[in-house]
Amino acid sequence: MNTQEKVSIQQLKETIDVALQRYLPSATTRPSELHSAMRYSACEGGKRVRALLLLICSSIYRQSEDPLPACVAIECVHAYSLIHDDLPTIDNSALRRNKPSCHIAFDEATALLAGDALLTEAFIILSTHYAHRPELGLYLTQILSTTSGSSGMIGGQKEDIDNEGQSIDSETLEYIHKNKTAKLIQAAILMGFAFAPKGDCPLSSNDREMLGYHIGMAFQYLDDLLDAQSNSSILGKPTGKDNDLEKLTSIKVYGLEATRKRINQHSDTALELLRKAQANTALIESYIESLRQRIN
Ligand code: GRG
Repeated sequence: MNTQEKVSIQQLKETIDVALQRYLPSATTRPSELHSAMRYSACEGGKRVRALLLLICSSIYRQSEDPLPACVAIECVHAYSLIHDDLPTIDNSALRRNKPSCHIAFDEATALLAGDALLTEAFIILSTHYAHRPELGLYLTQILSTTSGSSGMIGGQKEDIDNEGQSIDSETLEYIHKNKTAKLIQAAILMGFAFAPKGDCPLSSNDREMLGYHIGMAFQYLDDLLDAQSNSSILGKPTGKDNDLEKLTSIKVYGLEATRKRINQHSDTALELLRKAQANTALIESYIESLRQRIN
């Protein structure tokens, strides 16, 4: 990524952070502890990968609608999933984004409710901010709800839990990675391109789906690799957790070297798909390249 691209990404991230502060209920609104917990988990920290992918894809064309409410909505769903994932009954993780997890900073009941409320808030935001463009609002709602529901992120999480301590099974691993992580990343891509003027989208619907799938798979393979090789001060969350929980990970199924190879294959395929597009995709290409090289 060149310096100008780095500055652009940083500026977009700051714009997303400001939008999160703006669209989430204020911490002084009753019940203030619940709203504080929502803001604690959604507004502070995080790489904003999903919102950035959405925003960069949407900015390939001059749009007539503001994509920021959609960016906030997808980050709300992501933050809810992290809060619930950290709960004692799921991964029992005390650290997230370099600070105490929501249930440690508040309490379990508040964390559970903050997660629920963030999920709900995502759809309040979409239905409110795109009410004047019902087709767009409905499409964004369909994408975000189906990718995060029982045939998407929650389905992947269920099989992730069910397969703790189970024997190596590459087909199940693919199901878990694809649903638990890649689906929400796919949502970011599909939602971003939905802001292109009608008939002007640079990629076919199948290519858009495949683009999201490949970015998402590369992202989760690297997550497995970092969990095995990095440390908690760099990642801002506990490491070695997959091993402790006897999770089915790509390291267990394929080993370190083949996992790195898969990260590169999925990233390369995503980049090839983008190069087919008759549009200026330089920023999204270089962001995908930076995701492949990320260290946290
Ligand atoms: C309903 C109790 C209950 C639990 C559901 C839906 C769910 C819990 C969990 C979703 C699965 C999940 C947490 C997937 C993790 C995917 C992943 C790689 C997360 C880390 O994303 P980053 O690195 O995090 O983008 P930051 O902090 O940078 O935003």
